[in-house]
Amino acid sequence: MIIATAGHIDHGKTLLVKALTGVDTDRLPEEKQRGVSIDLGFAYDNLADGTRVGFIDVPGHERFVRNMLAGVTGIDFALLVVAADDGPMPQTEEHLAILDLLGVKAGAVALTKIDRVPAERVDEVRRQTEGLVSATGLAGIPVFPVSAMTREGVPTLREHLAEVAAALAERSRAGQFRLAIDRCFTLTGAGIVVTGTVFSGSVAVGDRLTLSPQGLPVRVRAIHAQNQQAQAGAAGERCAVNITGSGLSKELVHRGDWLVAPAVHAPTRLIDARVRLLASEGRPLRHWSPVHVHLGASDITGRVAVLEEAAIAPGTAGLVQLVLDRPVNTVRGDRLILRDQSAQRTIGGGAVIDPFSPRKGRRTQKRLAMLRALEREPAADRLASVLDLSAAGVPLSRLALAWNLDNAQAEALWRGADMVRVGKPDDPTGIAPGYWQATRDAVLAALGRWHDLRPDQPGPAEERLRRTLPERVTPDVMSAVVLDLLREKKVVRDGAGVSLTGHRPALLAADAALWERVSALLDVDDMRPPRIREIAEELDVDLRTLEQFFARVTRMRMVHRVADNRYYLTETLRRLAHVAETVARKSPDGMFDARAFRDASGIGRNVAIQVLEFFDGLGLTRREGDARRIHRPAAEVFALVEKVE
Ligand SMILES: Nc1nc2c(ncn2[C@@H]2O[C@H](COP(=O)(O)OP(=O)(O)OP(=O)(O)O)[C@@H](O)[C@H]2O)c(=O)[nH]1
Ligand SMILES: [Mg+2]
Repeated sequence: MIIATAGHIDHGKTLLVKALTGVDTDRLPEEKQRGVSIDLGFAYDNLADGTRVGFIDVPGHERFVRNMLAGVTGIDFALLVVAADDGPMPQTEEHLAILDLLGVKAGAVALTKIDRVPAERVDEVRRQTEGLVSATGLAGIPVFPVSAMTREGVPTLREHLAEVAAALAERSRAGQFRLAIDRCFTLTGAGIVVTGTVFSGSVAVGDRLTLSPQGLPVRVRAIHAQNQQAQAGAAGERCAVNITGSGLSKELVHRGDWLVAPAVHAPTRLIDARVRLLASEGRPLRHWSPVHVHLGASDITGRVAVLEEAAIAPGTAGLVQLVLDRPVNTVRGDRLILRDQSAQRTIGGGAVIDPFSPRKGRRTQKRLAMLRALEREPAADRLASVLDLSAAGVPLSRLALAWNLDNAQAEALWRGADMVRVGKPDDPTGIAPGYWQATRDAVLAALGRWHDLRPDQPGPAEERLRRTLPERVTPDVMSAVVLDLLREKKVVRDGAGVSLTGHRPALLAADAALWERVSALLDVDDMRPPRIREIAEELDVDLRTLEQFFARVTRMRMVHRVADNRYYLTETLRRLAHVAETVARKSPDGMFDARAFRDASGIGRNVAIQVLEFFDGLGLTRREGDARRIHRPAAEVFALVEKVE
């Protein structure tokens, strides 16, 4: 469990942590000298029965809220410190608002310095504090009057924390490993160490991780979890991770960076979120306001694009797109805090809905509907809503990344969903059954239209057909739909394209007349049809025109191009195949050469060789050295040729 303090400057946070753990977390010389905490302090303690608790002591000074924010991110429990003499002060309220916006639900109030005031004052401050807290997610948390000087009340508070720690269900280790880096230093002998709160997943010595957003691959050499040497660390713990990597140096790593599993390294600068503007804000949050965005331990400047209305009124929440000046590592559900442009005031905060916003169309009704779908809980309902809005299907790997699902979580979610899963196993697309059916229908309809427009041609290549569809269909979904239709024999492959089953390219009228005359010339008893030039002369047709005609009828498989200048009817080829089979059968080893085939067919040496090479291409014969044998029976080969016809 990780506990962070919160509260106004000088209210006794650091002294209370010391009273609880024995550790003085103010270690900077400047902190000692001024008696003011500047940066985060860390202490660890075994409160009871070995439950190890990490304390993060935050500074209360208004100038150091930035550091406070880096400390309270990802914690389990907040210890709100209010001095009984001062009572609630500005940073009491600001820190409380921050805890509320971060969604911290567990905590306690420590009323400190009770040795300095009469009992009535303690009661008064208790009432004031309870009033403030009651308006937040921490409403109803217990209040402990203490004095860190006399130690009065400290044992009671300590007992309470021990009970909470023992009762706190161990944080789920699901999700990919993500640690929000708050410090980086070098240790002699060990090298670079980064520390921070583990947001999700777990890490073990030897793991390969990525420093994000830099994208630097690193390896884990050693781990301290909650300040103790360990083989592994997990969500809900503070970890110090000793990392190595080529090109890695201390100067490259800063507070706000992340140490993550390589699978969730996906820096982004456009984030959709729902943010609430604090009721204390004097003015609405207008479109394109410059802000500081605190996410994890980072502080990044950017702009707020307000998506629904012109502005978000104080005390209300709305959908926004955050346009960041620098990339950040984030996933759905990450909490964030907004501070004003000059970083003096906390103005609001909320949670990430989509870490990968589109560049265009961020305010369209369609996009807003998608954002509302992406907000839904639990994940199964959310997925169903997203599928419902995604006619083109949902890239599931991207979703797993955005939602920080590990493989087991993702698989369980996909399996439980009512969707058709298509595409490569490592990059699947999910599509709702209704859209799947609609896409199948659209493909069949488009193919029908294609045939209607080009009755003389075979069907288009899959990719070409995809582009004619009225709605966007991704190549993966298209391939899957075509495969499905092929399986059901609704379409057939036709050379490089697909056609509706039963589609027979019809000759255009002009071609049909020419075909009459050409086929008469090709249909020869001696199995040696004239060359194309001879046909052109014979019929008195322009050679180029005839060549184009042959290209068309070849596509329709009415003739076969055996050589550049010679075309055959299927029937003639079938007879020649029969000759080849007879020659092979007569040969003792089944092998025959071109000469034997020429003699048996009587078509002459050159044409015999051209025909044999064409047969090789069909798979009817196979050449071995100077001879050939029958590779597949002619009946089988021609059955296939006909099927496509
Ligand atoms: N009498 C009395 N003095 C206290 C008590 N707790 C803290 N103090 C004193 O109050 C002053 C501030 O205490 P810190 O613990 O440094 O306060 P802090 O909240 O950590 O202050 P920042 O970190 O700067 O926000 C110190 O001089 C403490 O000795 C207490 O319970 N009783
Ligand atoms: Mg302090």
